[in-house]
Amino acid sequence: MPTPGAEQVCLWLGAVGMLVGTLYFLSDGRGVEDRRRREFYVVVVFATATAFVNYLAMAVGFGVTAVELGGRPTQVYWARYTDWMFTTPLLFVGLGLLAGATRRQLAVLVGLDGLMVVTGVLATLSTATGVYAPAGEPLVWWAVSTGVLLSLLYYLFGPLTARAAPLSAALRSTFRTLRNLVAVTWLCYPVWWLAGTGGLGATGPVVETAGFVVLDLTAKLGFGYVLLSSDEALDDAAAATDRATDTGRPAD
Ligand code: RET
Repeated sequence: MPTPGAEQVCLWLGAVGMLVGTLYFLSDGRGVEDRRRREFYVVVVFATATAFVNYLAMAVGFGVTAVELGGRPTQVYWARYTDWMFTTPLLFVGLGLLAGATRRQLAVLVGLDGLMVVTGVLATLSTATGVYAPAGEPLVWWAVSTGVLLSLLYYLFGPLTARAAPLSAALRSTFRTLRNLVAVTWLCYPVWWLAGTGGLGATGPVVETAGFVVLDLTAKLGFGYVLLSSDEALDDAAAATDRATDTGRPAD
């Protein structure tokens, strides 16, 4: 049986980490005047602030609910998914803005991302309810969700990288760093989920929660830090958007 104390400590660390990150990015963005540069701050601050709220909900016990798993009561952290549902598309919007993505490309990224999280919820809930779930059903949803994640990464490395190709060297370098950070951290999620309580059960709830906290902090704060501290890349992104607007470069 997990010690609820240890899990809560992890969740509080997640909440505090996201709060500190939010405050840091807020204060960092205070003097930023450029309208387009500010968009990046808005995206990152909303992502970390939303994560803070969801972590707080989980830490105080509101973001977790008990459901039956094969007749056994199991706790499901629903706030983990409301966090991902809203914040993971935001990270893609940030990446898309940086690469000068078209509206259609942004829609594809956000749409695939939503599908990945929703099918991830199904993987978790089909485990949890056990009503319509023969033993394999959670794994089927897991596979669907992972397939969507892979197609998302394919899109990131294909069309979005191509879109960023004509942009400045500084911008491309920041884009590449962020893209690779996303690829590495995001691929850990399905593996961690599979190892955890909803999958093979190789890790218990405490280790599972601790791992997701580390992943979430890296994927959000690391992403925000790399993005917002790349001054030259942000300036170039702002200039590229201005040029696109002036010259009628297709917006979608
Ligand atoms: C689940 C389980 C089912 C299979 C897959 C998953 C992927 C989740 C991901 C979450 C990313 C979250 C981030 C949060 C930032 O704070 C739902 C775990 C593929 C990729 C980046």
